[in-house]
Amino acid sequence: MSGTVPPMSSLWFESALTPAGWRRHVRLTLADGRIATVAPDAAPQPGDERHAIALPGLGNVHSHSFQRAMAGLTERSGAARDDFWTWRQRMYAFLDRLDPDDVEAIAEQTFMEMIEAGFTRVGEFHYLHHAPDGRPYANIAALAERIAAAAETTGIALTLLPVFYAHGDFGGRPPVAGQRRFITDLSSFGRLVEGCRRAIAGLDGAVLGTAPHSLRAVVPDELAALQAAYPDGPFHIHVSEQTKEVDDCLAWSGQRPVAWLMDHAGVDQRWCLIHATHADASERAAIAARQAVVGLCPMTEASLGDGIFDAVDFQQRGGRWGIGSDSDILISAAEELRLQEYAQRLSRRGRNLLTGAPDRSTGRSLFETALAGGAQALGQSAVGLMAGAPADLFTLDATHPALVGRTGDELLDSWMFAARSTPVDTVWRAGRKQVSAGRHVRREAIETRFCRTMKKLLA
Ligand code: NGQ
Ligand code: ZN
Repeated sequence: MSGTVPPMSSLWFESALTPAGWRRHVRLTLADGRIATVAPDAAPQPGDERHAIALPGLGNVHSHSFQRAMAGLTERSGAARDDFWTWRQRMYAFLDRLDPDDVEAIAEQTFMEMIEAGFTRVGEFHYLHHAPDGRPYANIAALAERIAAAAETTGIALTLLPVFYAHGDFGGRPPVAGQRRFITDLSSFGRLVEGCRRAIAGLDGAVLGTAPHSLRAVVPDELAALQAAYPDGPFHIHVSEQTKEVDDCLAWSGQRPVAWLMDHAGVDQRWCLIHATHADASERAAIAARQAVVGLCPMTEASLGDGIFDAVDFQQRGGRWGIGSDSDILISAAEELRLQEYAQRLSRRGRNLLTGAPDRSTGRSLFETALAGGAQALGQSAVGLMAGAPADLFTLDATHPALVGRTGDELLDSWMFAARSTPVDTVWRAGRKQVSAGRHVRREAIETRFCRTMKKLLA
């Protein structure tokens, strides 16, 4: 990547969370954007960049970056009872006016905020394909190219998930006007995917996946065709987020949506089921048995009034999950993980519910579960502070008041549950320093462009 801070070749940390647990005095050497060696109990050497606390970067499994621009603008009641579906109407009305420059400016700001929060990879579930009038751009992947450009500018690793969206509801109903910018058929989707492949070709570490939007947007034959045409890479779908979707799926097929997928689609380890909020016990057991990842988006699920996924039960069944920022209403890995645990506490009236075993740290358990689930869902084979993994990592500021005096797992617990402001200090992606003292190296230019865009959009 051009113009960013050159990669450091050696780093030294007072403590670091490795796959073998916390280690002290850890020296990393980096080569070609990867971790070459990890040496615990090592003395720092001249030229090492030294920091206090190192953690591996997290994957953000689910984002619609354009929605960042409407954050805070749907918090006023409408004429009738507000819910997910009235929010969706407002979202459709908002995206009506976005041009390609707007899409890129918003994605830059969003991805910058992610990387400042400790997310080093994003799964961008990209369905805004066409011009405001619904006609494809001359290049059908024009907006996907803007997403890729924003990833390049910010340095975040991109798992691009081009979305197939053909229908408005179960049974192949026609799309509504608000969905006109999303619509493809199988053949135009094929061209879109090729355009996406070209768009990410020069992007370091980029991964291409496939994303049927939901069972509302695809008919069974199309879903089967997508799986056959795109047999590799992550495969993501929204499912069972709303009780209305469950009811409509039952009316259409006689089955609940996750159960339908289990019987009619080859759900396996490359699948990421986004939300799965209303999966029942047998559906949760089936997801766990297939080793698919559930993409939980706690802040968005709270914001939209979706409900609470029973993550405690799912974890007890061996289920895997990752976190996503989805609507990007507020971007914070720590806050997503905190709410993930707090939602379980509120519904089950207990504490430390997601540790999976006695005498374990909640922060550590949440972090490691989301790290592994995020990597699987975003198509990464190796993550963590170990040789061979990408050099995607961040530090916490040991002098932050919420972290003073803490060691090991207490650092994760205090970061997630007790820090008012973010202690994320320095972030490297593929060995390049993208965030220093909590600020992205290009923050000023990115934020200036974003603010100009927002003033124009809201004028
Ligand atoms: C989306 N977002 O595609 O942006 C969806 C809403 C839908 C979330 N589900 C639209 N959070 O599901 O139809
Ligand atoms: Zn979504």
